[in-house]
Amino acid sequence: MKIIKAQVAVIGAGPSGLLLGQLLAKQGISNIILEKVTGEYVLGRIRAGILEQGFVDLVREAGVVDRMVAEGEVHEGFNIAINGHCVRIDMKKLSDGDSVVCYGQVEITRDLMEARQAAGLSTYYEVEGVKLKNVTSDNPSVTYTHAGEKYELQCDYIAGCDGFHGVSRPTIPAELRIEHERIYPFGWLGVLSDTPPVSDELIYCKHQRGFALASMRSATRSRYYIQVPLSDRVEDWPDDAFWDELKKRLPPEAAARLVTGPSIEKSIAPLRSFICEPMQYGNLFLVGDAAHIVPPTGAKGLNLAASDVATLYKVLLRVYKEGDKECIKQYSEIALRRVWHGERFSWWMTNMLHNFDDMGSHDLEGATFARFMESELSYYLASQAGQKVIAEQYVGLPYEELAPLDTRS
Ligand code: FAS
Ligand code: PHB
Repeated sequence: MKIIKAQVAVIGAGPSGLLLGQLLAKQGISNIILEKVTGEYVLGRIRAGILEQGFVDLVREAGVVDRMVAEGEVHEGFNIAINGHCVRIDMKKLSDGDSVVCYGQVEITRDLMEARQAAGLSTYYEVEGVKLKNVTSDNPSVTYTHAGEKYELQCDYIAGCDGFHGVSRPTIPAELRIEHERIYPFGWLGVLSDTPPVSDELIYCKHQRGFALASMRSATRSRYYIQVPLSDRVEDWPDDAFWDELKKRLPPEAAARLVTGPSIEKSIAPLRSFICEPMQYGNLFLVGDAAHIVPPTGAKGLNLAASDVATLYKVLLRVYKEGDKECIKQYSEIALRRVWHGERFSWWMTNMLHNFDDMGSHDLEGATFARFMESELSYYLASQAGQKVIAEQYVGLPYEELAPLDTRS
């Protein structure tokens, strides 16, 4: 067994692990990232596309923001269409100046990977058998195998950035975990295509045929989604069928502009709301999808991962720069406050925008719920106050600071 050491062990080289690793390294806090797949595989996962200002600021602090500034697009508004009638949410006006950046998760992950490599920081890809040891002691460690050799990574703290299917969350004893979950009775069929977007801002479409979203990655690359039953498989949706259905759900003026083309990625993602409480156990901290999952309707998944990273970064800075080990107790409570706001917003947008009709709930209960949600959405869109509620959550609620050293009881 080869012994290696670092102040912080990071499990997972997705956006959470890479961003945390970059921030810590810039402060001279040593960290090693362990990833179970290859870097190419991580980059092959097409996911999020909208970044809150808080995320952008964190990436700037990590010193990795240049390409995002050069190639990312600032969006000051987005659209919500109900059966073809579009309402624009003027985020910049309604949130007192905030906006979001449209820049693919793949790109920010690539930027972070390249920055980490350029800095000569340690990332072990294709590790196997990761196990977290003694996480409630002052000497936690992580054992794993890499290239046939067994390792023990001895550290002070472990950041579980290993996503929903990782090993970190199960390391917290089941009797200490409260897991909240809601599974939605539909999925999102997503298509990436090298075609010009139908609009220069996103369009979220509520339609009696089902939800659709027109997004993009650049002026020449579009990202589209349509709601599909959970029983559907990708092979049920040849490109032509996808384009025909999308066209039916888009507002007419957008449908008229739709440029179709071959899909370069096509996949169906299930939708769930999931939160694990607490988000820490001794010196193990859960970050991002390891602790929570949102339906992508509010563009919050990646952005909640970023606010977890921001909170853990502040905690570890306080520990190593000010010697305040006590502050680690603040992590879970602070992180969860913002996570629950993002979870609720994502749940609310999902309930308002999707069609629950053909989900086998033809009973009155389902129809009544559908009418309540239709009324809720049209009410919020019809008033400035309602639109402001949507805008300030979409751009992202503020990040919370740690309690000052001298005020804690
Ligand atoms: P990730 O899951 O990205 O990364 C975790 C990493 O840990 C992975 O690389 C994994 O290989 C690694 N790992 C797992 N187990 C390990 C082990 N035992 N040892 C070592 N490494 C291990 N969010 C949005 O905002 N908008 C979207 O449109 C959107 N679409 C999505 C579509 C899909 C199909 C999925 C799954 C998620 C989507 N998300 C979306 C959410 C997504 O972007 C996540 O929020 C984001 O990837 C979170 O990043 P991480 O917390 O780093 O987790
Ligand atoms: C995307 O571009 O992939 C995207 C944008 C906004 C969402 C979900 C996905 O709410």
